[in-house]
Amino acid sequence: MKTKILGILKENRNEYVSGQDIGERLGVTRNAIWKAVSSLKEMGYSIESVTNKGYRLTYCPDILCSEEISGELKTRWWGNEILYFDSIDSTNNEIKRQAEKGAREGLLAIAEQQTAGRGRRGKEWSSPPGSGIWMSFLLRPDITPYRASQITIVTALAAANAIRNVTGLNTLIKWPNDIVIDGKKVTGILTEMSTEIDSVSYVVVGIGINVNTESFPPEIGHIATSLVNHLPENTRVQRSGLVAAFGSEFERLYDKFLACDDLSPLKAEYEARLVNIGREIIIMPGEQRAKALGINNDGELLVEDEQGVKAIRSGEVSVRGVYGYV
Ligand code: BTX
Repeated sequence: MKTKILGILKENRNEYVSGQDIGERLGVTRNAIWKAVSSLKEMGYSIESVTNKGYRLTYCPDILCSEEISGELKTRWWGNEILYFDSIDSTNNEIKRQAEKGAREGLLAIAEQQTAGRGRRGKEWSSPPGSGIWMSFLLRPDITPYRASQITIVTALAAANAIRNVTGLNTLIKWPNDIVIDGKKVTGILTEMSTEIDSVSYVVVGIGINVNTESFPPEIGHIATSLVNHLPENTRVQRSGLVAAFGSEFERLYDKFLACDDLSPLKAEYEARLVNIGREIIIMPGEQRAKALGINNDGELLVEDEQGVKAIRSGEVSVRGVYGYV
């Protein structure tokens, strides 16, 4: 009910909507509307109520509750159900728990804070409250485990595009899945899956976006950045709008990915965002130098050294720039 009323008020942002109109559209009493509006106000929304005119939404707080996100979403299935937590261990863990209980594809878990946010290979992901988007969602694709690992590439492109669409910032991708702005990491992606021998039971995609973070712990200060650091002073990013933009972009790209046997429909768009392209990189482990050329249709990085051109896989190696992180 709250979500639906918020949706109507947002459609008519800054204009009055009468209680009667809302009541007729939703088939509820004026008293029920009044109660829902009071509860929205307690959550931080500014809603004016004027006799004979109705209700007018004048301010939305930057919160990530399910009502706020649902009101922004324009997706078909992504985020069809949303679980919101003030604090949780890790949203990837939560989606795994839900997947094991049979949850539907599209389920989204989002938290204001993670106490055990994870990166790849057991690394920590800093996820303080009030500053970022820490979210994970569930996929149940009918594809092989090898292909499922390519979902990371789809997600990176969706995140880079969504951030660019919402903020206008020049987001680039450090292969395979870090989003960078001015050479620093603004977003990380953790894709995990549960597989049978040659099929996938489910995939959990986790994304962390530093949105309004003003300072980072010293150990990551040199590589991490957030969106506000690159926007004009006093600009805040409405996180729910960015979540919704990501959902729409992910659906669009994931449809293309599923309609084909490989990443070929997304290759050109991904490479246009690839920060490594044409650059000298160091491949780890081994500290071997090579020049990055682009990706192949499986999402592997094509690199060239004295021995010629070869493809490297993200599960086996990582790369960094010769002079630092990119
Ligand atoms: P990654 O292994 O590529 O990056 C982890 C590394 O990034 C850390 O070792 C640290 O150096 C650096 N780092 C840690 N926190 C941050 C941060 N906030 N911003 C920039 N750099 C940082 C990337 O792994 C995958 C991250 C996925 C995070 C999401 S959040 C929602 C979901 N739940 C969960 O537990 N993980 C995912």
